Amino acid sequence: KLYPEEFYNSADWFVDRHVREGRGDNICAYTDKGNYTYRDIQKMANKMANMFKDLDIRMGDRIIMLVLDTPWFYSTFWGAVKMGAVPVPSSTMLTPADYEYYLNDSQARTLVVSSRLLPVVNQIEELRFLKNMIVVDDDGVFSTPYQQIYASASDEFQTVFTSADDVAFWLYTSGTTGGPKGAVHSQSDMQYSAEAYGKHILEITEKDICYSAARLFFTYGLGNAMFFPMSVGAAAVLNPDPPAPAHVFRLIKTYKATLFFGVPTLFGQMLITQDKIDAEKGAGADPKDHDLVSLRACPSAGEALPPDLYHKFKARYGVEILDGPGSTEMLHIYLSNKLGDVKPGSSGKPVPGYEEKIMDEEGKNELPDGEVGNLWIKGRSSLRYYWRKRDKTAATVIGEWVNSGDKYYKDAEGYYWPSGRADDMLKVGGIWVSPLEVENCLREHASVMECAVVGAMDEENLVKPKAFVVLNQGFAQSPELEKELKQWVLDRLAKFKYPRWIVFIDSLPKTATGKIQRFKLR
Ligand code: 3SK
Repeated sequence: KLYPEEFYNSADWFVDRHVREGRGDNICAYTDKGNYTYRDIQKMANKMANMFKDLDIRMGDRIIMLVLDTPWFYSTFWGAVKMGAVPVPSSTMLTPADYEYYLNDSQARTLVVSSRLLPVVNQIEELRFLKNMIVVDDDGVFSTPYQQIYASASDEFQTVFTSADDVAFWLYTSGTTGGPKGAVHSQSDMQYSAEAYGKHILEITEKDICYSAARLFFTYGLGNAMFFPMSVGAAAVLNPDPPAPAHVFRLIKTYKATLFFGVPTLFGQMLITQDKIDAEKGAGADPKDHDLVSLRACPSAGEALPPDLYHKFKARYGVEILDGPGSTEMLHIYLSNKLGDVKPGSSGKPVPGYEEKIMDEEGKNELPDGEVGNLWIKGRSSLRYYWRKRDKTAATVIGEWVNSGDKYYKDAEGYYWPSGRADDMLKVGGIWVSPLEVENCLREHASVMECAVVGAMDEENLVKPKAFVVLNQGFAQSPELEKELKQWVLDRLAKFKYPRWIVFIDSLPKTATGKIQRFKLR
């Protein structure tokens, strides 16, 4: 036997295993510039591993990746894992100051960066540890001297001996407040998540073609377009350009994607674009005539999916959006709606492999069904710790449980209902108000495209709900509309929940993962 019994390296499981077991010719990545089989990706990853070795990168060394969605993301990530280094995929949408923080905090000596991001990266002021900056363009050509090293590197590599519990990769999480935290993940975490969510919720098979609007550097995208398809020898569509609706329609249609992973805002934009397309086609057009016919399911995450979006999407396309929360800490989705078992507005039930409980404020007692509390999760894909953040780790990782920071309640049938972030909840007149409930109600009004509710002080210094509203096309702000929206909520929810103020704005401030930054609105 080549390796001892406890050998486990995720690159062996996600890449080498497919070649070994006869799936080497399966398409792993579809791109507008050609397709890549599992064998191609294995060879590219082997060359990267050999190049990293030549550069004196050692086991445990961090490699920051600012790489767009191309096969070079795969080869960099798996090449690093194969040789025991620790890839740290990071957002390609940040500022020079953010990158300076990531590079210095992680103490990475190597950065792999897509050439399109050079103008930003070149503005970083102080780099304390960096030695190698490997620039790669969309066609896989490296900067000097790395192209030479890569070209002469062997495409064979003996994946190094690691165990399931060795550190495999990190992901930085910014959350809605505070500085980024490097969540440290183990070798077996991706397989655990793929077997839980990929197998039981997506029911993913070798025949699936996955397209994720969330880029690979997002934790959500990493599962959607890398470790879920690669767990079964399936394919992903990779494209480095931003996922505007027209682009999304084209890619799904061209590559006959079967699973499309989106976020609520994008699903909403797709429906608006579709309305325009339908209007141009006219009344007699076939409603089945659209670009999404190949899809069998559309997972959604990032923020809770408003029920109206679920209904509208299903009515137009006949496909279900499967909403479920995930986190960088748990690696991916741990609660989810399931095909044929969707309760719109809910986050569904526990993904097999994960346990959830609703805890009181002190973290001592589990709350009964129907009571809103803090959602804790247990499952073996959870982070080990936050790098250099002992106190934040202690507040989040509690034994085998992870405190999600989200408020939830469970109904009598076992479905979980989101009630906002722990720190977003409003106490109005001594009663908890979920901003989400008010937002969902407002969104049912025809004029509202998006909205966010936060707490604001009234003249008596008491907290009351305040709504920020982005209007749909064809609606204009006016005192009459403001009055109408307040009345809309008053007619539908408990009186104390209605927004005392309505502010009309052009767009909501959001994090890179699409979460509303309520702290900015506050
Ligand atoms: O950021 C999120 O909400 C998320 C959703 C699904 C999977 C992973 C993450 C981080």
